[in-house]
Formats: sequence, C-alpha cells, structure tokens
Amino acid sequence: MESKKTEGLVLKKYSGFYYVQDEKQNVYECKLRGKVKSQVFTGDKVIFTVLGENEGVLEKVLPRENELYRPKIANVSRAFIVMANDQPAPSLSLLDRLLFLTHYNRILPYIILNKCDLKAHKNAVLLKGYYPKAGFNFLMTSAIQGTGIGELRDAIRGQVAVLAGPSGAGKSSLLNVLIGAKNIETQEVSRKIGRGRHTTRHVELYPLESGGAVADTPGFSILDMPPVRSGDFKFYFPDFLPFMERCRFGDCLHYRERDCGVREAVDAGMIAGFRYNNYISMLEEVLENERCYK
Ligand SMILES: Nc1nc2c(ncn2[C@@H]2O[C@H](COP(=O)(O)OP(=O)(O)OP(=O)(O)O)[C@@H](O)[C@H]2O)c(=O)[nH]1
Ligand SMILES: [Mg+2]
Ligand SMILES: [Zn+2]
Repeated sequence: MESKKTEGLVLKKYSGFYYVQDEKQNVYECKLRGKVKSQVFTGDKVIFTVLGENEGVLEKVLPRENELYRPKIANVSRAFIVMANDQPAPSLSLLDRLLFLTHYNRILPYIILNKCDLKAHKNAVLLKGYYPKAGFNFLMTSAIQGTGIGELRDAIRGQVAVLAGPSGAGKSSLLNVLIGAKNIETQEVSRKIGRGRHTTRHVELYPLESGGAVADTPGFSILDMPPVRSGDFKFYFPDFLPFMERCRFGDCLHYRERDCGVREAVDAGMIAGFRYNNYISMLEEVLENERCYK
C-alpha cells in the first residue's frame, strides 16, 4: 500500500503513542519517527504517514502558535478559567495569575463561574461584581443543571481551547456535558478540607461535534511567574490600561509612585481592591526575579 503523508492534530500522548486526528476526524495511533527530536505536545499540528486503518508514523511537528508548560499543550487560542461558585471557594489570586498568564501567552481568556446552582461564596460575589463590567469574557455555568453550556459551546467553535483552574471546580464535569458522555472521571470535593482531589492526571484534547476542540487538564493551585520584565508586566492588565494615561510618570508601575492614575481608580472603586493587591503581589515577584537575574 502506498503511504500517504497527512496533516493532523495531536489529541493526546499515551504510553509512547501519539493519537493524531486528521481533518476527517479519523484518529490514528502513531509512533514517532526516530529522527524527530522536538518534544511533541498535545495540540501540536503534525505531519504523519498513514500506515493502516488506525495506525501511522509521526514525521514532523509543525511550527507552534504558542506553547504552555503547565498544562503542557500547544496552539491554544482560548483558555477557560473555571472557578466554582462555592466548593471549593474561588481563589481570586489564582484567577488573576491565570488571567495574566493567558494574556502573556496571547490566549483569549474566559472566566467561567461553574456550580452556579450553589449559593455564591463571598469571593464569587466579588468575582461576579468586578470582571464582567471590567471587560472580561464571563460565563456562568452549572454542569449539573446544564446551564450556560450553549454559550460555552459557541465560544469553543473553531478554537483549540483549554479548561484550567483549581481541582474540584468542575472542569471534567463540564467536559462530560460538552461531549455528551460520562467517560471522563470526576470526583467529589473533600468535605473535610473543602478541596478537590486532583482527579484528572493528564492533558487530552476532545474534538466537539459542534466544532473546535477542548482540553481537560489537571487542577492546580500554584503557578510561577514567567521571566517577564516589570516594565512590560503592567500591560497585561487590560482593565488598568484606560487609567494609565493619568499616571504622572510614563514608566509608572502603579506601585509607590506619586500621582498614579491606576491607584486613583482603585480609590474611586473603578478597579477592585483585591485585583490591585493581586497585581502588587505578582509585581513584587517580578521585581524580585529581576534582581536575581541581574
Ligand atoms: N453542584 C454542582 N456540583 C458540580 C458541578 N460541576 C461539578 N460538580 C461536582 O464537583 C466535583 C468535582 O468535579 P470535577 O469535574 O471532578 O472537578 P475537576 O475540576 O475536573 O477536578 P480535578 O480533575 O481534580 O482538577 C464533582 O463531585 C462534581 O459532580 C456543578 O455545576 N454544580
Ligand atoms: Mg478533572
Ligand atoms: Zn500608575
């Protein structure tokens, strides 16, 4: 049989094999051609040779639009940052870190407040009260009641999307609703400590019949800052930008400078105090890293 070179999308890696989908949605179990030196990520676009009905050899990784290391995935165009309305309580500091990281990687973020069938935790009230009116994409969902799933589906169409956020927020549950199956494992949040149990352990992309593909990822709660310069860092907070014109100094970091438009906006209630405090704690890390690398 004549071998045929085809373009495909890596859906997952599993015990030495790569599962590659072609444009007709067929999936091939591929081995890696020995000469391929680059690491293959879920989300990579690749060239592969079809060998049998469901087998192939991965020949080459095509250039990436972007790459994330936590979770490990390439070519993501949208990130859904999932927080629970309660159980576990949403973490606003993790949310702000993830928003920064998605902007830094040129990925469009959506904030998803899942479990909207539960009574809102006070952090969820703060979240709802700030981000939508500050211009962030925001969706309320309930994986259990099926609320907001249509909008989520619309936001995934034509995209490679990733679900990210703390353990127990309901990422896998949302994915199960999206793919209309129950094959992805989910687990109850621990009653005693009110946290998730780290159920999902690997990164896998699931193509949706309605278009696009979405990856489930393991939950996490700590994220290091990438090597960004303090002078650039401040531009990754889109809600601060309109107020920066009023800063007296062009290089203002909105930290301890006089006549800072961003701090004035915080005092006037236009920027949420918690959001600004999260900015400062990340900025201090960025400044600390700069001192170390000098
Ligand atoms: N009340 C309510 N419970 C939900 C909802 N979505 C998920 N849950 C429950 O929350 C628990 C955790 O859900 P998972 O989907 O496993 O959470 P996860 O984000 O994938 O967690 P990790 O894989 O550990 O990162 C499960 O018991 C779900 O049934 C929801 O919309 N409402
Ligand atoms: Mg999960
Ligand atoms: Zn300023």
